[in-house]
Amino acid sequence: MTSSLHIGEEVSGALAAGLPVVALESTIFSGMGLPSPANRECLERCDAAIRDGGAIPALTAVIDGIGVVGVEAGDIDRVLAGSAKVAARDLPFAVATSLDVGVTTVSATVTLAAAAGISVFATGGIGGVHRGSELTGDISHDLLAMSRHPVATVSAGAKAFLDLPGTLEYLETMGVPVVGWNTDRFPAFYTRDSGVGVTATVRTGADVAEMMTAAADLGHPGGVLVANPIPEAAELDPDRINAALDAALAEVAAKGLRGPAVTPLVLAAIADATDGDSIPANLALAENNAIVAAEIASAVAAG
Ligand code: PSU
Ligand code: MN
Repeated sequence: MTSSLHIGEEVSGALAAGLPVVALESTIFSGMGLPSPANRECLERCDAAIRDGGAIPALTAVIDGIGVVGVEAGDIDRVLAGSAKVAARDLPFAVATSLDVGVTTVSATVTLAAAAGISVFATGGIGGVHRGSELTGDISHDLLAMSRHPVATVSAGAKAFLDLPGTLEYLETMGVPVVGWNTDRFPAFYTRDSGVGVTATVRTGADVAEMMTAAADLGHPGGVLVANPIPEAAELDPDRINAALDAALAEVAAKGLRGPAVTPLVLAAIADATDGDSIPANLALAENNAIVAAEIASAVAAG
C-alpha cells in the first residue's frame, strides 16, 4: 500500500481472507446526494443490506489527504457532512494538497475500489451524458472510469434528467457491457423503465461474476454496469417525476450552472419539486442495489 491509499482495518482483513467486499461511493451519502438525515439512514441501510448479504461494506472517501477504502466509524460524520465532491481526476490533487474530506463520485469509487482489489460497487445512480452535451460537452467521467477499471457497478440506471439513449451509446463506445438485472429495460432511477432497452439480461450474481472472469481472461478491460430497477413498491409516478425533472433542469439553466455543480443542484431541485417523495424512493433503490451487489460479490469471492 502507498501513502495515497488506505484500506480500513475490517476491509483489509476481509480482502486478505478472500471474503466478499462491496465498495460504496460517498457523494450520495453527503449533503450533495441526499439531505440530512436521509443521508445517514441511506448509508446505514446500505451497510446493513451488504452485511445481511454476507459481504463487507467498504465506504470510500478522501480523508486527510488519503484515498480511503473502508472509512472507519470515527470518520463517518465527516463524510456525511462533506461538501467537496471528488471525481477520479480530482483524486491526485486531493491527495497532493491534503484535502480534509472529499466525497467520492462513481468515477472516484471505481478507481479506489480497483486500487484496493475490490471488484463490486453499489451506488444509487451513475452520472452520464447530459442533455445538450453536444453544446456543453458535459459527459460524466463515471462512464469512462467504468471502462478503465475491472469493477462491476450496480446502479438503478441513471436519472432521466440525463440523455439516457446518449448515455447508453457512450457506454457502447467505451466498451462497457450494460446488463439488466432480471430486466431487459434500462431503468431511470425513480422509475423502472426509461423506455430504452439493454442488450443483455443477467439473473444471478454468478452471471456477473462469470462475465468479469471472461473479460479478464479475454483481455477486455474495464467493468460491467449492472442496471437494477427500483423495487416496484417504491417506484414513483413517471409523469410526476418528469415534471419535477423539467423544473429542475429549468432552474439549472436559469442559474447558468456548468460542470460538477449541475448534478447536486438537480438532485436538490427534484427533492423540492416532489415535496420530498423522491427521498424514500432514493433510499429504497440504493438499498436494493446494495443487496444485489452483495450477491455479486459473494459469487466473485466463491470464484
Ligand atoms: N446521480 C444520482 N445521485 C448522485 C449522483 C448521481 O442520482 O448522488 C452523484 C454520483 O456520485 C455520481 C455523480 O458519480 O453524482 C456524477 O456527477 P457528475 O454528473 O458531476 O459527473
Ligand atoms: Mn459533469
